[in-house]
Amino acid sequence: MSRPPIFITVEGIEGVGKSTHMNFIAERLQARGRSVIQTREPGGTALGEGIRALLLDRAHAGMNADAELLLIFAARAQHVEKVIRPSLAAGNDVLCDRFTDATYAYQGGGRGVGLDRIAVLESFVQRTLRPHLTLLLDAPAGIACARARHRSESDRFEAEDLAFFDRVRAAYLQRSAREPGRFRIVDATQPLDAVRRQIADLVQRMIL
Ligand code: Z5A
Repeated sequence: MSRPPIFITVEGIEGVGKSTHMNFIAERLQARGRSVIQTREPGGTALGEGIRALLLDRAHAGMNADAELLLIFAARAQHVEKVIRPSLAAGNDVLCDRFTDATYAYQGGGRGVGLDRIAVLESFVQRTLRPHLTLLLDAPAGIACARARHRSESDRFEAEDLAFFDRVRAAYLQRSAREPGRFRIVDATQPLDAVRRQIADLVQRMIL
């Protein structure tokens, strides 16, 4: 009998290769006969993409950390109710590029927002919805950020210094240590082909 729909998230600091590997993960799932909805945060709905533009815009460099947190959860509320829950209910797997672990890592670890406040919003917006499985692509900030910064102008998050991304990475690793049943860590320092092989192996095992 095939497994019920799974909610899979892909996490990590900027430049670890999340966007690069999203299609590949979806293809691996589809090859196993799964129907997959791909989405991302912040974003995934018209409202969410509008909020994303505000969050990334360097014109808002002085954004208050609580305002940032609330915008992220406003986008998430729309995304959960309009895309994630209905897709799962219709029998699809949902593959999401970042979700609430990113909030614990960036707003909690990076900005120093209290984790208890994030937990309150998580319960309010998501009720019992949590990812079943999270692939954490992990690499030191020096390596990952150097990859990402080959690109054009940086956004409001990418403008942060390496110490910020060190804190974000540490927060991700702490979360994964607390929930080893949900997280799978991928060594993203490896060349692209080797990362793909790790991911293919993990996807294969998670849907057996
Ligand atoms: N954010 C938040 O603060 N709180 C939240 O709750 C949520 C999000 C949900 C936008 O997210 C910002 O939102 C994010 C945190 C914040 N900002 N930051 N930082 P995003 O996911 O859209 O942004 P991002 O993480 O900056 O995306 P990214 O820089 O594109 O990272 P990526 O998707 O992990 O990397 P990539 O584009 O796939 O790869 C980057 C480059 O590296 C590219 O040229 C690849 O070809 C190359 N690459 C990738 N893997 C390898 C390997 N293994 N070897 C060599 N080269 C590689």
